[in-house]
Amino acid sequence: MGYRVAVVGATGNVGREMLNILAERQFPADEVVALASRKSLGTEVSYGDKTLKTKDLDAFDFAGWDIALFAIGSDATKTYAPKAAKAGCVVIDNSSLYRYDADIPLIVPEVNPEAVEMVKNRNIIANPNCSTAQMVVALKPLHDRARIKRVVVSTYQSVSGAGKEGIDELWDQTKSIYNPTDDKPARKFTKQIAFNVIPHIDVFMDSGDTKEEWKMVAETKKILDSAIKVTATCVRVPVFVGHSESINIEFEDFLDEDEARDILREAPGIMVIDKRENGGYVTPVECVGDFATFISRIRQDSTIDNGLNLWCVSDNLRKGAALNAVQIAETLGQRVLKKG
Ligand code: 11C
Repeated sequence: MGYRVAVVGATGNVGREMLNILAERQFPADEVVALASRKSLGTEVSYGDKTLKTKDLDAFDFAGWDIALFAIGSDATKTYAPKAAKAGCVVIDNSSLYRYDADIPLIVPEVNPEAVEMVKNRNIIANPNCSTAQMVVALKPLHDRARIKRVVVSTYQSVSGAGKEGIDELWDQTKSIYNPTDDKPARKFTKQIAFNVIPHIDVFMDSGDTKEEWKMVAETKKILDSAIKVTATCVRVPVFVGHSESINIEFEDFLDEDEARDILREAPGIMVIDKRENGGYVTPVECVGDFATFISRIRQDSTIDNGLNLWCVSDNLRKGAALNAVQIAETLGQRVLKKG
C-alpha cells in the first residue's frame, strides 16, 4: 500500500515541479490530488503521463490523506496547513511560515534527515529557502571533515525565485529593451532586472541585511550547526532558473583543495564539475531540470589559514524547493510513516 499525497498550489512553478518530481522519482503514491485556489479550479496539470484537474483547496478534506506538499504563500499556508495537520495529514511546507519555530523540523535530507522524527510535535515539516538548501548540501560533508567556523556567501539568484511574475518581468523587459516605445518599468523587482543585477531580495531588516540574507544565516544554523557564522549578500540576476553562489569557507582544521574535491565527489546530492580550463565549471543554464547541486571552482583561499572558495549552482525550483520537499516526503516515509 502506498501513500495518498496532496499537492497544494499545484498550478504554480513549484507545485508543478512537485508533481513532476513525484512522478520522476516514482514516489510510492497510490493517489495524488492537485489542489489550488478557487480561481484556478479545473486547471489541468501534469503528473507523469497523467493529467490531473485541480480541485478546490478551500473545500478539500485532508482526512485520510498521508502527506500534503504545500507550495502556496505564508498567508494561505497559515489557514490551510493547521487544518491538514489536524486532520492527520503531514504537511511539508515550502513557505517560510514555520521554518524558525523550535518545535518544527527544517530539513535538507542530505544534511539532517534525523530531524524528521520531530514531525510528531505538530505534523508539519518546513522546507528551507532555496539559497540555503543548495549551500548546506555543499557545506555538510566539508563540515564533517574540518569543522566550519565561518561562511561568506554571495548569491546570484534567478528570477524564478520570485515566481511567475519574476519570470514574466525579465522576459517582457528584455524584449522591450529592443523596442523603446514599449517601456516595461520594474514592478515585481525594485529596479530594472533585464541586463542588470539587483542587490536586494525580500524586505530590508533593521540590521541592514535583507530577509533573504537573514534566512541564509538562521536556516544554516538550524539545519547544519548553530555554531557556524554566516554572512550573506543576496543578489537577483537576469537568469530564468538556477541560483548560483560564491562561497568562501573558513575551517577550524586545514582542508586541502584536492581532498575537499574528493569529499564533495562522494557526497550525496552533489556533482563536482571542476576542470581548470575554459568551460570547466557549471553555470545555471546547465543545472535546469537536474537533481544535483553542482560544485565548481574549488580552490584554496590563501588569505587565511584554513580557507576554501567554491562555486555552487542548483535548480532553485528543484533542490531549492520541489525536489527537497519530495526528498523530505521520502525520508518521512522511510523513517516515520513506513507504509507498504
Ligand atoms: C528568491 N529565495 O529567490 C527566494 C524564493 O523563503 O522560500 C524563496 C523564498 C522562500 O526570491
